[in-house]
Amino acid sequence: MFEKILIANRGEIALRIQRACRELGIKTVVVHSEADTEAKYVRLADESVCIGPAQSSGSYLNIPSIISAAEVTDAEAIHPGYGFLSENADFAERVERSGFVFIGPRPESIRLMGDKISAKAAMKAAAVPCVPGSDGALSDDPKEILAAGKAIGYPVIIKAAGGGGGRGMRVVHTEAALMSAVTTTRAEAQAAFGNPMVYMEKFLENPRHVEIQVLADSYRNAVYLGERDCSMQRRHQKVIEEAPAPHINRRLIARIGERCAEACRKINYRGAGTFEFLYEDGEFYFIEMNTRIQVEHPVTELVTGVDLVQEQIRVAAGEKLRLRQRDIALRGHAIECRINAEDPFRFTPSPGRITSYHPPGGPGIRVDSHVYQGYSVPPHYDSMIGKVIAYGDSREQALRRMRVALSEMVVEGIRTNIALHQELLQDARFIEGGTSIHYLEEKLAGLDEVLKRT
Ligand code: MV4
Repeated sequence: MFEKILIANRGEIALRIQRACRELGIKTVVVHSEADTEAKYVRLADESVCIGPAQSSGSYLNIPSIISAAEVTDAEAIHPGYGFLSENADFAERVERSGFVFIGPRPESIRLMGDKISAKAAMKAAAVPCVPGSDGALSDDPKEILAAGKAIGYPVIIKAAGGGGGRGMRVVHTEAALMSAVTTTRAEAQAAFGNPMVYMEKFLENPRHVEIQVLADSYRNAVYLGERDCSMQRRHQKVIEEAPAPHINRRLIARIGERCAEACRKINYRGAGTFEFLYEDGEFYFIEMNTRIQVEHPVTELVTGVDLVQEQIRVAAGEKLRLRQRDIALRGHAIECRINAEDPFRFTPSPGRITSYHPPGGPGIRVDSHVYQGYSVPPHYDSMIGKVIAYGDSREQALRRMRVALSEMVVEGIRTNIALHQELLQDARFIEGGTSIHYLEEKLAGLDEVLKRT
């Protein structure tokens, strides 16, 4: 096992990784920007290195500074967390070339999944069900593009190979609109990602976002750890996630999960990963794979009892997976509310000093957060200040516990989205379970109408 790990991230995930390291008896180095010098998790680390200014481009995205910090502190491995450099294949490669272990997949896997066209081709070849589409990049020939549209049937969606997470896509409803949509998406993709390749898919109108967690070692062992429903989102930012996904046949999930694990074996995947699917009319359709630990990993941890961050570290250190598929059973239900420093209904960021902070607790409540009373939320980064995760025997119990937890929670001095969560936890359709990816935005549009009339 490693003796010392460098954590190349900030905020709640930096603290989460640090806790996993402590439990494994591993020393930690935290790198931080000038804006995070006072953060409590920075002091809790065995060592800390300031690697640059508040602006991420000079600090959390500064590859030479991070590698230098690992060299001077004699760390053996680097955990990238989520966001920042976590899915940057060049970073993973430079980490390994510098003699450190990247706690994540091999750079080739990151690269394969970073290109959404090659990712989809690999998954199709591994018998993971995909959204019907162009099976590869669109050519430049209008005749072929129009033929693809005819074969797939409208509406279709044009997506950039270099996109993902909702960036670089355009829905097309008619053949008349197809060619200009392809041209525009191509130009935008070239400008944003330096890659003009685009592909076409059938546009699913009312799907849910259901993702499957996997874990693999370096010896072609792989397991799936159930699913998460992340449909409650606004502008591609998830707001609430839960596990298991309500009202989906368990045997279907087992079948899809086994395909995901088999795909990992086939591509020799290592580490934690997430297969993103759209789920509509009882069918799963693969869209993308994420090669990092995700924000919402705790709901999977609570229903499986597996510490995903510790397992990431173990497999990166070359250990064999200790888990076998038959050892993994889902028990109970977990729901996560992301707490953001923002106006609850207008969504404008609200950084600043937290003057009063009382996190919730009690049976089945987990709080993953780095904040404390007196902490100043810097304006330079993502607005998420933590996550409240509620576990229960049933979804109903998890919901009840979450309502109590949020009613106890006090965060003053900044605005937060706690009131939005309280509203959603009373929402009849959400309580039923199984709402689509459009539900929250439609509900918010309705609330806006009410606000305008009053
Ligand atoms: C789609 C889709 C409908 N049909 N693909 C958006 C994020 C990116 N990961 C894929 N996305 C979508 N792909 C087809 N063929 C709808 C979305 C989508 C979406 C997906 C997941 C979660 C939220 C979303 C919000 C809007 C659109």
